[in-house]
Amino acid sequence: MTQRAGFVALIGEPNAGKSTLTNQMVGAKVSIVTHKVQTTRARIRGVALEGDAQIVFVDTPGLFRPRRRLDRAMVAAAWGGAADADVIVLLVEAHRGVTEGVETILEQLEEVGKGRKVALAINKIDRVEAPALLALTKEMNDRFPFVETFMISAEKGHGCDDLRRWLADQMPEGPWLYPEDQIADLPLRMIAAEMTREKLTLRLHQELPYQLTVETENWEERKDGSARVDQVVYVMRDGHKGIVLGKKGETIKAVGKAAREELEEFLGRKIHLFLQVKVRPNWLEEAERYSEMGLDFRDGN
Ligand SMILES: Nc1nc2c(ncn2[C@@H]2O[C@H](COP(=O)(O)OP(=O)(O)OP(=O)(O)O)[C@@H](O)[C@H]2O)c(=O)[nH]1
Ligand SMILES: [Mg+2]
Repeated sequence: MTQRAGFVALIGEPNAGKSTLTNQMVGAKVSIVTHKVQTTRARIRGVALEGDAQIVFVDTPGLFRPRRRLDRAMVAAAWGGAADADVIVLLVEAHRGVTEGVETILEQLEEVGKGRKVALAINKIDRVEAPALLALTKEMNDRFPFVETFMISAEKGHGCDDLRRWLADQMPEGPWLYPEDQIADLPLRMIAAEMTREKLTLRLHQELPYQLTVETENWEERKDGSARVDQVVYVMRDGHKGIVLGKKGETIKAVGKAAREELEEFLGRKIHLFLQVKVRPNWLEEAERYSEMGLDFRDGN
């Protein structure tokens, strides 16, 4: 059997469903998902097998008009992922259609997509009727020469097998890039930090999720097979610290419990998770925070 292997970058506006699709393709949760925009901050690689092909899905941060250094680094990471891929899949939301954001992405794709296969995936088809889908397919294909269009529901799985099979056929011949049983390419400490950030994002309102970051500071294996994991939540203001802790520490406690349970399920073993909240007014301008996230600080210039 000839092996095939390659990279598929999933790009699109924030909230399009890129991380949901990554997890659906891999068959496990490797990238965090929330109903809020700008959840993913760096490139997350998830690995799927299809026949003789190993497909490395590169989940990317959403593409939007950046304001802060962090935003710029995120958008740069997303386009960087696209530029390195064998195939680019642009996800758009069926019920939102061709938004201004999608138009901007299409303009930039003319450059980045040159000499590369670009496919369209219309996601969240569970939210619209068929005629709307056909109109959107036509409108998008009139604007850009997509090699193929797929209609999917990343959440429910509709159309995902077809997409995976097609992507497998597009992968170049070559040896697999990861061991057969590897599903993600992200250090465990980062996966663990992401899980905690997901729980915080789900629980905290308005701008707060965008003003914090989570880092795993220490990971200690114990003789009984469990591990002690220490994480820090960096926030920008004293007031934020109070909100993250919650009344009598209730919020941070609930976040810690949810994150620990997910981490235990992911690893299949006992975890002792300890969260600490620290005020760090300037963390958005600190290079070390970016490297911890898997981002390039200089991209934020
Ligand atoms: N109804 C419906 N919702 C979906 C579908 N796919 C994803 N979602 C929801 O859309 C929201 C955003 O999903 P994500 O996977 O986090 O989106 P993303 O593109 O990774 O977002 P960013 O990381 O912020 O760029 C979540 O609430 C998902 O549950 C789908 O097929 N149908
Ligand atoms: Mg995401």
